Amino acid sequence: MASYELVSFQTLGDERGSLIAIEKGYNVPFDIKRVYYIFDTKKGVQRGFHAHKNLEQIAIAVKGSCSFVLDDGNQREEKILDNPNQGLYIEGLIWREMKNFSEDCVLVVLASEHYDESDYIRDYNKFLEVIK
Ligand code: T46
Repeated sequence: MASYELVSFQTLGDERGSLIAIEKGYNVPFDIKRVYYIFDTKKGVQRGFHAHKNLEQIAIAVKGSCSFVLDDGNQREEKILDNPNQGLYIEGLIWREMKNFSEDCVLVVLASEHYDESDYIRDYNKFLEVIK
């Protein structure tokens, strides 16, 4: 099973500004075991170029913007993240590439598992073989 979709988070706000709450069971469908964030990305850099065997993630550009190219082995699609009230949920064997990071981009990622390099498929041909 592999899928991805953009999800929306409700923005709570008042005259002081905005706030978004992320809570397991309400707007995140998995136990969050790890949070990491990507920032200070240099101009023109592309990241990712891998798939995960068993991982659910939600990526949120809490500041700035970037785009994800998502590939299920049959088709590639680009999703732009440019709003903190929007997250990209990715589950299972989806090849991802990230690019077009704005200078101020802070990309926060919520993950269902601890970091495990053996969960990564970093070779595109191997990815195509595995999803057959
Ligand atoms: C993903 C996309 C969206 C750790 O030690 N712990 C961690 O939790 C992570 C995520 C990475 N690392 C180490 C592994 C590498 O030596 O940090 C270094 C950079 O990781 P990587 O090259 O995998 O980073 P990206 O930006 O290509 O991919 C990351 C995540 O790794 C990946 O799971 O889906 O962001």
